[in-house]
Amino acid sequence: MIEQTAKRTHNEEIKEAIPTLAGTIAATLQDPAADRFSEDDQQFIKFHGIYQQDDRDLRKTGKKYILMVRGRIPGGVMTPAQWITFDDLAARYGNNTLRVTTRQSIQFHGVVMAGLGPLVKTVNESLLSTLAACGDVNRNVLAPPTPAYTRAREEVFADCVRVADALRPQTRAYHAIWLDGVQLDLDDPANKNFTDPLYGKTYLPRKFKTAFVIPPINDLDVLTNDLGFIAIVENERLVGYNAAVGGGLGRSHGNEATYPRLADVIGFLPPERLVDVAKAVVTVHRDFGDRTDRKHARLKYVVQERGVEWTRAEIERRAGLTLEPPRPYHFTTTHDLLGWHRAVDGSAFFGLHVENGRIRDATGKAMKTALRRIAERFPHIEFRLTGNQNVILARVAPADQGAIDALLNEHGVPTGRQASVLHAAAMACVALPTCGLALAESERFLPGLLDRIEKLLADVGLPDEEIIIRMTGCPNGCARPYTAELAFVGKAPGRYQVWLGGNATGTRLNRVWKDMVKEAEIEAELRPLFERFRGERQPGERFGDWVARAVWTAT
Ligand code: SRM
Ligand code: SF4
Repeated sequence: MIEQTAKRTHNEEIKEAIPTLAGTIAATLQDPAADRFSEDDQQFIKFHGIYQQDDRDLRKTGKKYILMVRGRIPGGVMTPAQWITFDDLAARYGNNTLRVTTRQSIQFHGVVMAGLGPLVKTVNESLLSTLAACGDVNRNVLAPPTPAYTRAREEVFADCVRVADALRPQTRAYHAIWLDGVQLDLDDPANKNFTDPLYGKTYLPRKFKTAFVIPPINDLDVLTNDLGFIAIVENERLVGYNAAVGGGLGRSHGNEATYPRLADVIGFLPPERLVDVAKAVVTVHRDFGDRTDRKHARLKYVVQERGVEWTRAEIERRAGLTLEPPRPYHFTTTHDLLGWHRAVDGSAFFGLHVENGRIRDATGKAMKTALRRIAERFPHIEFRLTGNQNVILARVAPADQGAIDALLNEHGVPTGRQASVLHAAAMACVALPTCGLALAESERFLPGLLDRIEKLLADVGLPDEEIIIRMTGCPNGCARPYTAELAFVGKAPGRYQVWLGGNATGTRLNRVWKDMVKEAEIEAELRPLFERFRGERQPGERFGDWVARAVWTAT
């Protein structure tokens, strides 16, 4: 294990002091006067899938404390009954929206303290959870949501669930607080000495993320994860996985020691060794991650600084296997399939575009109600959340397609061309008003900006040009801006850093192009670039590839 002489962070000290992660959460919930959690409990609740927030639109008139709750939904798969539960909970305890996340989950926003206990309890009664949706543990495990291509998808999904279960923290505090309503006695030696079999007493130095993909579709941006499993399918049979380690996107403005990194593909393993390898990678992070600096604590820094060879050898030693050389694979896209398609098993599925993942009832477009009605009327289909913040209605009987179309259309949700190419390919993180780390707008600003960019593209003779555009309100990277062809990263209110040159397959990081662009000046900055692109592009060349070929090489 790494020897760390510098002082450990406060997070490390509180995890060690209360290894069940119970904090005083249950006591606070039982206090009718409490409107928020203590500073330390704000760290513990993250392991339970909860963030303390305040509505930043209301700060001028005083802080209004609210909570964000994130589901743990392996592979993003939900039954219609679970969907109805989530829909009810958002209406009863949240702000009546469901926010599909970039990691196949759903977030409730605007929850007040009184609603928190019933909300989390009901999520658990629906057989989903919020445990380990956040915190210094393995988070929601991602699996390909699209049923179209191969029967191996079902095997890969089963493997995703297996890995998610194997990496779940074992603390009994979660059950005690949210299901039994009991505050664990922190002085009881059984609680004080609790040690998680995988994570130990202090869990991981930082968050840990795992994803599965099936080439040629890289719809979950697998290389941006701490641990990625790239399925190798031969003759419709899953033969194993290429493991990729050390991806991650978070960085801080002005701190060059923090950077986005794509994972390295280190070798091939058979499916039966998945859990061993996953645990080995987690424990490499546990034992070698930096516990003295949370900005330098992700696995990516271990892999970068100790090297890929060292990392592979350490994983092989811990898992007790030798990885085979990686098998060939290639990616063609990171997109979801929108609209109606036929799956390999003959069932139909519908890819629903959800602008920035926000499901709500807006004037003229009642998407939330439409999805609820579909869940009520078609109890045998599956709701699948995608890593592009969309929803797939899967396992639909072809005979029901018409009725689902009609239900969506009746509620103002188009089922033909759902969105323009720019909107369909874009993502924005949540940012204001709920995210405490946001430096600029994102979810609320991007749709209007896309309309402006669309107009600009048409003006310069590039109508309907698909460019993958992503926006975040700060450099943390929640909408994966650093793999986009064009990205806006919030720096200050109304000001964005502009990044260029990612590709359509999620295999290349982009680079910073302009450090600070004002909202109003975005068209003026982009126009000359788009004009050059139109003039210089090779046949079929995408914007991001042209940037990498013509702009980067010139700088
Ligand atoms: Fe994220 C923190 C939202 C995916 C990197 N992220 C946050 C918090 C919880 C803010 C906070 O710490 O107070 C945001 C809550 C906003 C709100 O009001 O809801 C937040 N992250 C999100 C979501 C909802 C964005 C979205 O628009 O969908 C995504 C939830 C995923 C999920 O269901 O689990 C989300 N976050 C990501 C991703 C993308 C991914 O994993 O594919 C990244 C980049 C990949 C990575 O982890 O490197 C990401 N979030 C971060 C970071 C930077 C981590 C780092 O290593 O530096 C933070 C800040 C932190 O951890 O300190 C952060
Ligand atoms: Fe908040 Fe920054 Fe993540 Fe956006 S990228 S949700 S602003 S932490």
